[in-house]
Amino acid sequence: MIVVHHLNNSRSQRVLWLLEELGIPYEVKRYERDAKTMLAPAELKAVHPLGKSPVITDGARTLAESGAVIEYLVDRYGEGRFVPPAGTPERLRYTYWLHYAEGSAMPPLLLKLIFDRVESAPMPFFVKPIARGIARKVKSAFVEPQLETHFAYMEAELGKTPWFAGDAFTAADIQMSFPLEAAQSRAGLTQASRPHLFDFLARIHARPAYRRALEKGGPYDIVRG
Ligand SMILES: N[C@@H](CCC(=O)N[C@@H](CS)C(=O)NCC(=O)O)C(=O)O
Repeated sequence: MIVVHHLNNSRSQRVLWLLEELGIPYEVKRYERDAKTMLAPAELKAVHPLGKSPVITDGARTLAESGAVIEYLVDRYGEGRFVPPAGTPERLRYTYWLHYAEGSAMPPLLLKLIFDRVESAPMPFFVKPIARGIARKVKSAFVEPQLETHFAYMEAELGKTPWFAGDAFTAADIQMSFPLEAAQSRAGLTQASRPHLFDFLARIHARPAYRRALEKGGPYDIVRG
């Protein structure tokens, strides 16, 4: 039996969604973030040394890193579904987006989250203007231009085909959901600014498997609307 070690409001929501799309049995073990630090509880380190989510166990195997987990589940249980055939241009695009989500899209979104928190964190009055000034400078000089470049790129790509790897929905779309949901929730992605990305989010959120995964995983506040 596959066990998903699931942290609330986290990337592991994607794994639950993929398992629902695959229609295979699994068990969810839930973990709650610390309300103040937002970090995972220490017990997750007993499953994997990094103590991050997602982690799955499948019999004797333990696997972390969402892209690797998605690739493993599709290879082992997909029976050819949710992955373009090997050797096609779509397969290369699939591999690209599967890696791009965590390797390229998430770092500036994480920096945005961190520097937004620095800007609004309580601190002694004499430090506040300096800390806020640094946070604003990092965001305006680096983070926001980076986000703009990534959003424009993704928007243009989804203007060419309905899904990231081509005409068919694949597991790369599942992997890409988290950065786009994070962009909507914390980086100002709107229908007016990025209509194709916004439409992608509406289409994935309407999938029955996505809705079932939300029920299995519990609160997932990153999704708007
Ligand atoms: N690149 C990793 C990132 C894993 C990660 O940072 N997960 C977050 C949840 S979204 C986490 O566990 N955060 C809690 C913590 O770091 O304690 C992946 O895609 O699996």
